[in-house]
Amino acid sequence: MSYKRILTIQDISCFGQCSLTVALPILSAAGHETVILPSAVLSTHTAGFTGFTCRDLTEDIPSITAHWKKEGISFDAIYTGYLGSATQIDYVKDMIKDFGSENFVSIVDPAMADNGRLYPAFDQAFANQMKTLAFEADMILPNITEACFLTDTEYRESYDEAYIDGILDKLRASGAKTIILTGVGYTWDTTGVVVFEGDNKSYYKHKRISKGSHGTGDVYASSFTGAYLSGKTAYESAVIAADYTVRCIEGTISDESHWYGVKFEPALPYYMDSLKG
Ligand code: PXL
Repeated sequence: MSYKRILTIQDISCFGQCSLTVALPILSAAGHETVILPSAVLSTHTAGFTGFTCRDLTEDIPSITAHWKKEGISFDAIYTGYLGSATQIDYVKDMIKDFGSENFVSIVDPAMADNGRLYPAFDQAFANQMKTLAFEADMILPNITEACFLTDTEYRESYDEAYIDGILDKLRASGAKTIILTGVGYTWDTTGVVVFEGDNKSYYKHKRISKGSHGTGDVYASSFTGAYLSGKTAYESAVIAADYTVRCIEGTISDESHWYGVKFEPALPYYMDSLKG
């Protein structure tokens, strides 16, 4: 198995099983060296909690990256999630130019929206800035809401394949390269992921668990990144991440008190096994 050095840039939500507290263990379980750059520190995530604290770390980033440059540090991949400010998006674009080693890959989860709405901390200006990063990245992993914000498309609760193809066409016309579009389901009991790579579109359909779960986008993007950097294809990685995420939801769903995230840790051995195949 290949051992890669991945820089992941997203927030630390101290409580809530999302972003860095999910990405770091999953990428480590995939067998990679994982370097972190926290975009912000929050007491909890913002989806369902009120009164959370947030320290934006935008100002700290230039001195951290300047030190890394002096040390000659480089990365095989940069994987971004929830970012703290529009300025950080520009910093990430600089890092993608400055820190890549040979065969470098940039993977952007434009974590900013779900269920038709932007997360509380973001506005349209942030979404517009996110377009510039998403269209430069090698791979993007938006959900349908995020893809709508990236393409100025009206969000629909129910849709058909033509609607999804329209979004994919707009993403590609704007410069998106490999697209992993998550949460795409054409029947009430299924969901799935569309993988658009080169000129090939594939679809992996799987079971939909009706209850929405927080943090699953981060579990998905992190396990996708771990698999892809382990040498799996984009489609194989999309399948591995989908199956693992479903396992995590299944392991959580009966526990009403665990509404804020998914119990991704007990399913890590399953994820590690799926990387061996
Ligand atoms: O899971 C995405 C996410 C990450 N970080 C923070 C969030 C959310 C989703 O709401 O609030 C702080």
